[in-house]
Amino acid sequence: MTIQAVQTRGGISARAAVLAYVVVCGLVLLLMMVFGLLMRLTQAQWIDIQPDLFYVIMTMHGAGMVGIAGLCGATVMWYFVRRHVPVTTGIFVANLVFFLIGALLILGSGFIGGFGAAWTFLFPLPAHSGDLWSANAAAAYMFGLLFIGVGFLLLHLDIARGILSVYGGLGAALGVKQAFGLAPESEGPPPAVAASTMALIVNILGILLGAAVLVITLVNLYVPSFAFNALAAKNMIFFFGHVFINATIYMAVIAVYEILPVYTHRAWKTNQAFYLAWVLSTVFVLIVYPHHLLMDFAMPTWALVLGQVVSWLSGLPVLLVTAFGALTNVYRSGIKWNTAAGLVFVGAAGWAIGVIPAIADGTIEVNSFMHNTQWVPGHFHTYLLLGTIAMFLGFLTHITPRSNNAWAPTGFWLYVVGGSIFVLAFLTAGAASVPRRYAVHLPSWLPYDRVGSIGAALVVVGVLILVVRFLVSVTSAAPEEAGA
Ligand code: HEM
Ligand SMILES: [Cu+2]
Repeated sequence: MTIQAVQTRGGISARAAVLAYVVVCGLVLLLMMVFGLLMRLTQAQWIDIQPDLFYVIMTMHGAGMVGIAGLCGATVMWYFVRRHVPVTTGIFVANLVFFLIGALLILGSGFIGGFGAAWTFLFPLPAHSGDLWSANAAAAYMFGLLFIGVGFLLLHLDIARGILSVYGGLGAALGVKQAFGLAPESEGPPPAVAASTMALIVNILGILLGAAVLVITLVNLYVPSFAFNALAAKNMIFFFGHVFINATIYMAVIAVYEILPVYTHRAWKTNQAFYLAWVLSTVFVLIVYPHHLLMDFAMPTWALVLGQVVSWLSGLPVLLVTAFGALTNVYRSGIKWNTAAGLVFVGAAGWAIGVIPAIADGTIEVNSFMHNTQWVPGHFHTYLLLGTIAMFLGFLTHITPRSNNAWAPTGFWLYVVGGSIFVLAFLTAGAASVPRRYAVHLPSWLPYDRVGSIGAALVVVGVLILVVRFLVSVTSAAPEEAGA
């Protein structure tokens, strides 16, 4: 299916809205990747950026990437779920507007206001800047996140409304009966519906807790006597952050289910294991977040044990059915590989591979050593850069067949080879105990940083090629094809 499908189903505005999303995603991704490259080059001591600016860039890169990964996932989810349930284009557009307002507030908080407390805005750090930023700058950041959260809340609620009108309940849309063998597999919801249901359940809960802690932080900024339990705040922040970033994968993975079959000419088979995986992951994603607090001795032990044990299980169900499903879908299908199919396949693989070091880090014994090392950016860049974002870039290439041209394989290989070098540099540095979030690195760490910088530069060029090809094909295509 190509972009025309959107046109025939919902008129010009839905198609234009999807294209607007993809354009914003492509451009913001590029900008944030350049920020990442600047950080890496600074750590490599190939360029000179002062630490205060480094931490502003790190905050912008973290918040910007998490937000744009969410938008990438939302694009994929909306494009495919609306084939099955009624959704409102106006709400979809509203989410984009909220996102852009939020992004401007966040960029302003950093580059004008100097806000650099990291995307996790850990309470009460935003109020303790050591004069590096004002309360207003921190507030702009909090409002920016709130805007983005409100947009996503509206989008998920609208999709929930559409899903309920067709399936009658969230359980039915998730395939709960199929999961437990109580209804025939053939009557289960399509993968896009099950995934969208999971994403909306977890993200609505995450956003509500995130909004609560943002408001608390905002009040604390102006009324310092309004104190809040820092450990409770940390729990809320990491519940929100963990759920939101995980939901980006669960939305983007729809691209694997929908796009791979187009090129293998085989439907994606859903079965009991598929539905069970989605049901289990819905629960696991919500309860596993304490793996972000394994170093917090004040946490109740049971919560940390839960975090560790569920970490071993959490990503696995959906991951396994997706990786296995992708392999069986491709195996002996006679698929003619192209960039779109390759990227979604790499996305499934990148996710699967990245989860392995993540599970290691979710183990308390390992976490005591690895927690604040570059092992952590090593594992999450693997499943976000080579997972979520690869899936999105596959989607971007797929919906504009003209962009799937002679240049696309170059972009693909730069992305995959550069990305692998980049994440391996983080992981090996982490294994050698190089700390994360350090603006200034010791001479003995520089080799990792330099190899990582080269990998990162290749990624940026690869994405540049894919995004520019997309923009050119959208603007130059015949009206009945992809243009406006
Ligand atoms: C060309 C691609 C990218 C480059 C060069 C890059 C580079 C970096 C660097 C150098 C750091 C700081 C590492 C440290 O702690 O020492 C970082 C952190 C981070 N990156 Fe990326 N990155 C890229 C892509 C992405 C993507 C695609 C995502 C998510 C979708 C992402 C999300 C993050 C997050 C959440 C952090 C943590 C910030 C913090 O510690 O507060 N990055 N990245
Ligand atoms: Cu987590």
